[in-house]
Amino acid sequence: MEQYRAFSTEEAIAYAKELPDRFPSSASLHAEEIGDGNLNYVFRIKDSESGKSVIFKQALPYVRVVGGDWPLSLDRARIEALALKLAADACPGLVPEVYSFNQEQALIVMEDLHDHLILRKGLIAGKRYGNLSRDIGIYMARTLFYSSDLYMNPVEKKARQIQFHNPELCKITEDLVFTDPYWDAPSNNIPGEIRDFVEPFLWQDEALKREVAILKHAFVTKAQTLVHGDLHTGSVMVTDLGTKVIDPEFAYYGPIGFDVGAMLANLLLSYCAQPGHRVDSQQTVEYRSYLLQTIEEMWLYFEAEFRRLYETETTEPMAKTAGFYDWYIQQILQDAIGFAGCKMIRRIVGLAHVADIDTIANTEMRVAAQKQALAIGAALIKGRQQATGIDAILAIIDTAR
Ligand code: SR1
Repeated sequence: MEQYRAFSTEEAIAYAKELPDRFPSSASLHAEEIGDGNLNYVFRIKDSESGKSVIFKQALPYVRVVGGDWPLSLDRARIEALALKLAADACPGLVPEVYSFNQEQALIVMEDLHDHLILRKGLIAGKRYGNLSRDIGIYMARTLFYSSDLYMNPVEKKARQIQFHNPELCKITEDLVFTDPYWDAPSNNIPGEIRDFVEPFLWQDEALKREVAILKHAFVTKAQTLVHGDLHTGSVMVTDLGTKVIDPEFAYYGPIGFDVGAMLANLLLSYCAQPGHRVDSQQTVEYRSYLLQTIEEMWLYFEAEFRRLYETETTEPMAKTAGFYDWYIQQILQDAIGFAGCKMIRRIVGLAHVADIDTIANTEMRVAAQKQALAIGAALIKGRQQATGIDAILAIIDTAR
């Protein structure tokens, strides 16, 4: 058993050469470290003769963006590999194929999605994706249903829950999403221009903080299903018609609404950022309407598929009681809206921002986007309990404009 080491490009090539059946013996391999995420190394290994390539994703024993001062468990690579396998079973074609996993090296060898683009970059560029809402709606419905108590044998569900014990990555979310944005925490990354706004708007609003505390409690205690745990637009890769969900290293047993809320939040952050990326107000209006339509369709696809699975594959007898489904889907929606609000706020004042907003060159427009994201986020958190359908989001956005 080889001791863990963070690969150099040369070590990545040497490892790739030993992979059975991956490259021909005549291969001329090159490796490039292309990771731009917060946590890991990502190498693309390519054979210049055949054009074949693979991705190596290797966990580092610390948070990459912060460095050695913030150690982090390598076990997240095992969790990611297992979550990708379960997602591939639940919705084939919507996640990259995992070729192999090496536990000692915390290394996943997987399909190279070289023809795909990170969704966040596509949204910043103003692109439209015809199958995105359907694919993400289906991905969420199937992955979230098949690991839940609605479907799984209760003993097997609890065993799976143990497999996805992920305390260190959960702690990151507990701190960075639900705690630090609501006080003057050292980890925060508050843009100087809005610092004076943040104090009264977030830190002194006791009603808002109470609702965030309730949502944090749900994140910590509501072990409904295996969630992706970090389903933002940087965790989705797209072509014009194809969609792949990547990076489930934050997977754990949590509330179904947490994944749905993450997608809502990131589409809404893109909504807030639009004036900073489009050439005129007409383009902004049109692209915003596309984003709102995507949000609505994504929920409707999710809800339709989740309902179909509930009606045809639920094994839990008491869940078949009249009225249960309506209650169940409504709490998913209300949780999702609340989590979306928390996830918008953390991307403005917390440690990790989003490029949608940070790349707006014009300061006035960037500040307007930041304040709008905070206003919509807070309104979602406070207004979630009145929501009975996805159109509630549109109404809440209107009140926050
Ligand atoms: C220190 S990790 C910061 C963020 O990156 C990941 O994508 C998660 O969203 C995490 O909160």
